[in-house]
Amino acid sequence: MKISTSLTLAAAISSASAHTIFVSLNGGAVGDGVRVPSYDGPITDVSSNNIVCNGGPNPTTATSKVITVQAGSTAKLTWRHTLTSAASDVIDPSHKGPVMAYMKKVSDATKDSGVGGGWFKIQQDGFDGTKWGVERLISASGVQTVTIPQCIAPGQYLLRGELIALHGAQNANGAQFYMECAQINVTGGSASKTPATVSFPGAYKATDPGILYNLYAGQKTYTVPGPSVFTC
Ligand SMILES: *[C@@H]1O[C@H](CO)[C@@H](O)[C@H](O)[C@H]1NC(C)=O
Ligand SMILES: [Cu+2]
Repeated sequence: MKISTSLTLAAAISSASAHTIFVSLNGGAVGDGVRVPSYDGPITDVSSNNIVCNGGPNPTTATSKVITVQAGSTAKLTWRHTLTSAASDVIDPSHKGPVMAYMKKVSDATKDSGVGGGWFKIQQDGFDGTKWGVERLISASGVQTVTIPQCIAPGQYLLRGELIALHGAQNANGAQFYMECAQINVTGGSASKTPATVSFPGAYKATDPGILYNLYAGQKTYTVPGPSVFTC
């Protein structure tokens, strides 16, 4: 009896420290310009519209704020286990996987769902053979630093921060996708280069090598899903 009670307790503690949310941008308040969900759980169906800016099982809260970001500057995406977690509680370390960021040009960042084409990747941090992007994110107290490309057009964009946890990804639909969309207004972009774009849903398949992946097989390489990173 005693053993089973402590096992149950251990399981409860470990699931309580799982999951994560991109809660704020550039040191702003939680949910100010970032569509945060009421629950920190993952999306697991890559063909669902919820893979774009979350939703479905994790309803998101609209925000009227659009955050001004200078093209060529760095943006800081803060990840936390829950909307109220401290910097010491980013995500359970079991949730190893890549960390990414995408952007999409929109006419009104407060209204656009993000569903469909127009997305380009601006950053990815996968696996270097030893450490995962998620481990580096935890070391950085949950702050993901990305450069907003200098050469894109000015205007409103959705900035989609994404993290994939691979601890169950050896099973079909076992990868856990965590993502939120920030609403930004890019100023000062030179508009000298137009990124190639992909669609969400569409850019990922459940059988992609970086999505159906055995974390425990001792592999030294990992292919981050989605397109290559756009560079100026
Ligand atoms: C975006 O920035 C431009 C240039 O400063 C400004 O004219 C425009 O009003 C801004 N839009 C929003 C939604 O902040
Ligand atoms: Cu989790």
